[in-house]
Amino acid sequence: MRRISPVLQQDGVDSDLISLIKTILAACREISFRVSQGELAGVLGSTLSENVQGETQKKLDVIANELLKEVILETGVVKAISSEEEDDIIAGNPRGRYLVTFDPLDGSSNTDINSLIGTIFSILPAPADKEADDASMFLQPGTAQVAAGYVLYGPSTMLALTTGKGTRMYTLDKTYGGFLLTEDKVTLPKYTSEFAINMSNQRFWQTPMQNYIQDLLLGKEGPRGKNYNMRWIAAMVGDVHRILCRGGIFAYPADNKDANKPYKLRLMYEANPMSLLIEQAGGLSITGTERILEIQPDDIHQRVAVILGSRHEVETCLGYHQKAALAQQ
Ligand code: AFP
Repeated sequence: MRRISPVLQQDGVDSDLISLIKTILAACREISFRVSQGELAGVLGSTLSENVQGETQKKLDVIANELLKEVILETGVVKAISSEEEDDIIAGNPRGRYLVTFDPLDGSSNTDINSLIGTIFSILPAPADKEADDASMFLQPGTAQVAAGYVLYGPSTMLALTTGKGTRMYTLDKTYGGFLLTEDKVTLPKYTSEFAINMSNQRFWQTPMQNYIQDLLLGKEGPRGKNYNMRWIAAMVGDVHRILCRGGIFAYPADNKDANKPYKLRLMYEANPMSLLIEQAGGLSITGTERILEIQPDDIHQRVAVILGSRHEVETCLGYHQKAALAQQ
């Protein structure tokens, strides 16, 4: 089985980017170890603080964030980093060629139940003409990402990675200590009969999403003419991993539960890297009205509606949104 460096070299990825990716993975190996130690390492449970998103921080959120920050800034090739757990960006080397954004521990509410969690990261080119503490550097659409990936801490620790030449999967070999290529060309099936959505929010969704999910629930007797199954891991990293493995559609749509927070997922830390992985595997990722990767961000912590997965199913969902928009004209 092949190691990461030769695979990336073969794709023409430059040596600075390869060493940056390997550094992120070194931190993830350490996080993986701490996660697997669980209560023995005293890493479970919450801290007393909240992050910039107003969410209670788990101890593992903080540990993962500190580990990633430290090693990434040490590489010298990074101009600044932006973390879901930090209010502001952190400046690195003013001459660094890359920007890194990350969600250090996605699905952290799963830590205490020994369920799936992961680290999501995205790498952008750093504009040469801006200061290292200028947050506007990060406001680039997802299409600008030079690499995106996640490390899933599950029964085995797995990496999904893209540098724009398809999506590959690697598995951490704990005896050797590195990630080995286990799926060279991840390809999403175009069709699916599996969906992932938090159904408890149903009454808060907008009409197109209500109608779309209603038709899935009607199964064989409804307009879709087949039965659908549902899965919800409560960690986007777990749901996206399943979709990369066997197809499906994942949605965290807009809702009106809290007027100040119509969307849940973050564009820079979750939606953009996951959208690139999904599209590089042949899938599609939209908000309901637009392609996520083309959104021009206006804030590093902004949130978006996310609908991603098997191409035909996402296109069908898009059709419900387009129909509703036409009816409103
Ligand atoms: P955390 O990273 O704060 O744990 O949030 C995870 C997440 O943003 C995403 O990974 C899940 O898909 C979603 O929240 C789950 O949300 P519900 O609370 O609605 O299940």
